[in-house]
Amino acid sequence: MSEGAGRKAVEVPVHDALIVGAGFAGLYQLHALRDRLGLSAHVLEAADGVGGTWWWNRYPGARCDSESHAYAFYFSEELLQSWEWSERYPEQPEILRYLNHVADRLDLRRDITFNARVTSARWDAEDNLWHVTTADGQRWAATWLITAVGCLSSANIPDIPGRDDFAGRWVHTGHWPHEGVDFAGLRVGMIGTGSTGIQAAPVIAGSAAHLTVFQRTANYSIPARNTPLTSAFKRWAKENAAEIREAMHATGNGHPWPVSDRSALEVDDAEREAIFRAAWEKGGLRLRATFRDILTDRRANDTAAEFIRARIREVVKDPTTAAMLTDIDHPFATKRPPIDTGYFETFNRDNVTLVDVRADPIERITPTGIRLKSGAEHALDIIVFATGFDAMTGALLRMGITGRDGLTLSDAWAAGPRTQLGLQVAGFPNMFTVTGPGSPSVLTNMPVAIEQHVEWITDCIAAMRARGVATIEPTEEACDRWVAHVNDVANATLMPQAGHSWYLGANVPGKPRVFMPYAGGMPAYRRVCDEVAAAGYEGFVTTGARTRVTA
Ligand code: N01
Repeated sequence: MSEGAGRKAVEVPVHDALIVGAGFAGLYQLHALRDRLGLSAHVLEAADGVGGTWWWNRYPGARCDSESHAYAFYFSEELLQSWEWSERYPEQPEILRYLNHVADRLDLRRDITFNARVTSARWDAEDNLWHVTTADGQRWAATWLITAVGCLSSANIPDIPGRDDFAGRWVHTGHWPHEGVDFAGLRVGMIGTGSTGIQAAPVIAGSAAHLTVFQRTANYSIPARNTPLTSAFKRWAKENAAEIREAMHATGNGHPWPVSDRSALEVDDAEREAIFRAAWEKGGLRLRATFRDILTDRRANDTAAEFIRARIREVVKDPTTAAMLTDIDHPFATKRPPIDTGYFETFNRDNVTLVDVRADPIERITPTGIRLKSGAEHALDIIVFATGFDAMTGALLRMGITGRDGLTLSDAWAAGPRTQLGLQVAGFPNMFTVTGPGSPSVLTNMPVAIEQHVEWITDCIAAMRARGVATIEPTEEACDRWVAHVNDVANATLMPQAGHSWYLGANVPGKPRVFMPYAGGMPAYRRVCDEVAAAGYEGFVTTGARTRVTA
C-alpha cells in the first residue's frame, strides 16, 4: 500500500481506517466501512482469533445473560436467517462459533491482522494520520482510528501480597487457558462473587475436591433458567425478527421486553409478590423490569431486594452461610445483576465453603494458600481470580494513545473519562470509541448499543468525506456538557449508591470514581446522537480539506 499524493513518505501500510479489536464491534465496523463505504479498513486484534470478550472469557460456566435470540446482529437479514441458537442463553463456545460465522459470511478475515496488540497510537497533525504500533514492532497508519476494544476486556488482577510466591497455580477468569483447567482432586480458592464468580462456582464445585469462595461483597442473583430452545421458538424468532428488533430499540436496556410502567409501591404486597414470583420463575434479567421505579426509588428497590433475600434464605440450608450471602450492602441492580444456574444451591454442597473477606480481609497469599487478617489459613492448590475488569477505560488507556499536541489519553482522562456521547474525545481528532465511556454500552444488551454506534460512526465518516473534511473532534465544551449530563442522569438513579461498583471505577485501586456509562437508556441516547448528526455534528469541530488516501 502507498500513501496518497502530497503526503510525506511513510513506510507503513496506510489505510483509511484502522479498527482495534475483532469482537462484535470491530467485526461490524469493518463490514460497515469496507462494504458500505468502500473504504480501506483494517482490524488489529491482540488475540489469534475473532470474538473479543468471548475469545478470552472461557472460564467454566461462561454464558451470556442476554437471551440468545437478542444477542446477535440485526443489521443483516442474511446473518439472522443463517444462524440458529441452541439454548435460551448462549454459552461462550456457541457465541464464539457465531462470531466466526459472521466473520466467514461477511468475508472479514482478509482484513484482520491477528496477534497484533496495539501498544501505541499517535496522532500526527502534519499528515492528519494516526500512526499505530503493535507489540511486534509493526507500524500502521490511517486517517480514522476506531477503538472497538470492549468495555470489559482489561483484567483486574488484585495485587495481593505474596501472589507470586504461591506454589500452586493461579488463573484469572478473563484469561482462561484454552486447554481448560482440570479441577479434579484440587482445593480451589475463588476470589470474587460478581457475574463471573457466580457463574463459575457451581461448575467448579462439581469437579473440585473443595471450593472455597472468598466473598468481599454479597450479591443478588436471579436464576437464569436456561433451557434448550424449541424448534417452535427458533422459527418464531426468525419469522418475527423485525418485531424483536423494534422491541429491542424501544427499551432503555436494549432487551426485547418492555419495562413496566407501574410503580412497585402502587400495588399491594400480595400483587407485588406475585409479580416478582412470576419474574423469578421466568428467570433472567426481567425481574429488573417488573416495575418502573426499581432503579430510581429506594423503597421500591427494597421490595425487590427483600424478595431476593427471602429466596436465598429458602435455598441455603446453613443459617450462617445464608446470613453471609444475604448481607448485601447495595440496592438491587445498582451493580450489574448476575443471573445464575444453581449458585446459591452450591453452598449446600459438602465440598464448598464461603468465607467473608469483608469481615476478615485477605492479608496475603502464602506459598500454600490464602491467609486472612485473623490468621486463619485456607490451604489451596489453585486460586481463581474472578475479580473482574478495569472496565470501560482500562483497555483504552493501555493502548498508549496520544492525540493532538502530545496530549495523552491518560492525561486527558486523569480525573475520569471525558467524551462527547461516548463517541469521541476532545484533542483526539478522527478517533472514535465504539461503546466508549459516556455511552449506554454496559447498561444495555450490547449488540444493540454496538450496532447504533457503528452506524453513527460510519455515517459520520461518510458525511466528513462527502464534505471534504480532514478532521473531526468534539469541543471541550461539548464534552463538559455531556459528562455533566451523564452524571445528572446517573444521580437520578440509585446506581451511584453501589460503593464497589465497576460502573464507578471503584473496583480498581486509584481509579477516579466517575459513573461511566450513560444511564438514560438507548432510545433517549439514540435520539441525541441523531439530533447531533442532523444539526451538522453539533458540538464537534472539523478542519481543513482532506487528502485522499489510497490503500
Ligand atoms: O467482575 P465484577 P465480573 N479481594 O467486577 C471481587 C459482565 N459479565 O467478572 O464487589 C476480594 O462484577 C469483587 O468484590 P467487590 C457483566 O457486565 C457478564 O464478575 O469489589 N474480592 C467482586 O465480587 C459483569 O458485571 C456475564 O467487593 C475482590 C468480584 O471480585 C462484568 O462482566 C458473565 C477483590 C468482581 O466482580 C464483570 O463481572 C460474566 C479483592 N482484592 C461477566 N477485587 C454474563 O453475561 C475484586 N474482588 C452472564
